[in-house]
Amino acid sequence: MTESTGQQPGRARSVPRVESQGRVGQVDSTLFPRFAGPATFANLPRADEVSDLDIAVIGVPFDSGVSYRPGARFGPSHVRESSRLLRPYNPAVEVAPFAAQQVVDAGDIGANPFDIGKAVQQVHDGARQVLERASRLVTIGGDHTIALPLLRAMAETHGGPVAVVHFDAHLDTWESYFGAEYTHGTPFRRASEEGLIDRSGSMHVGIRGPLYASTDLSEDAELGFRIVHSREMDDIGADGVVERIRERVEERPVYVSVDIDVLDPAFAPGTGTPEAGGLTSRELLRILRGFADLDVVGADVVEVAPAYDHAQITGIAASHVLYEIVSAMAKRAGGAPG
Ligand SMILES: [Mn+2]
Repeated sequence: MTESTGQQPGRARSVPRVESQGRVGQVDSTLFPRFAGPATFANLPRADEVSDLDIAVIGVPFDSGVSYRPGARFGPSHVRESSRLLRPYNPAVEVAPFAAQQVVDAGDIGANPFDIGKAVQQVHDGARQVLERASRLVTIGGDHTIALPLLRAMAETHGGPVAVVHFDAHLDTWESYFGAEYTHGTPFRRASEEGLIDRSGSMHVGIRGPLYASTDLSEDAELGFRIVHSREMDDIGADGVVERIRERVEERPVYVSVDIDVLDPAFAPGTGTPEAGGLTSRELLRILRGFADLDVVGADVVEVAPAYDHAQITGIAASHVLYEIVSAMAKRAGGAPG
């Protein structure tokens, strides 16, 4: 192992990796600098470096559906670059997420930046393709438009609608912008209309800020969502939110969609539509640990726009969100402590 350190660029080489329970894990940062080499999520192997895999992390560098600040197309590479410090063992849930399951970085889906309809189809096709190899898909966005094709792929894979737990400052159930139906503010209305989401088991968490009208809320409820507003955090706390989620979702297969703007701009400045009064990263991570009791079939973290980020604050928050989600999946799968 130690002989493989200090390799010369251009020479055939294999980077030392943490191997545990038969899984190929992260680059071993005690033997090879974690800041060297091309970034994959958490320095995990690429999909072509393993024979079998359980969870695929993919990037969707697409932001043509945004309504305010652009830049989330650079989210996947920024989150990967910000994830190099993640380590193999998660003490908060007592699981080694990359040993309990084979997790890989399956690269990016190339989505057309000039044609949203085409991009939506490409994300759908790309997700279906990855799901032929992986049982779980975890996506780094990209703007929230991509949740619609991802949910199409989920519903097809699971043979019916899935519950959605959506963390966001915004409802994302609006009708259209400038006549456009496929945008980052409309994916969950389209998904509900298409029968992709379980209307009796879905909810938003972290909603806040001004709306267009009070009917935004009544229409949202008709589309199948219940809400934990950001302002309720102080009253019920993270554990109270987890309880509300468990009561709503029960044993349904659930898709978790995290718009990083659910966090307060203090914890996630690098995003497209920031709103004051959001969750702390500590609150969000604690809520996500509660998902170990749920059947999480897929997830995304979207709307990281690095041009507005500073010192990787938002990228690091997003990488820890992904880490907790993958840990919850590992825990649920019965992953032994590492
Ligand atoms: Mn949002």
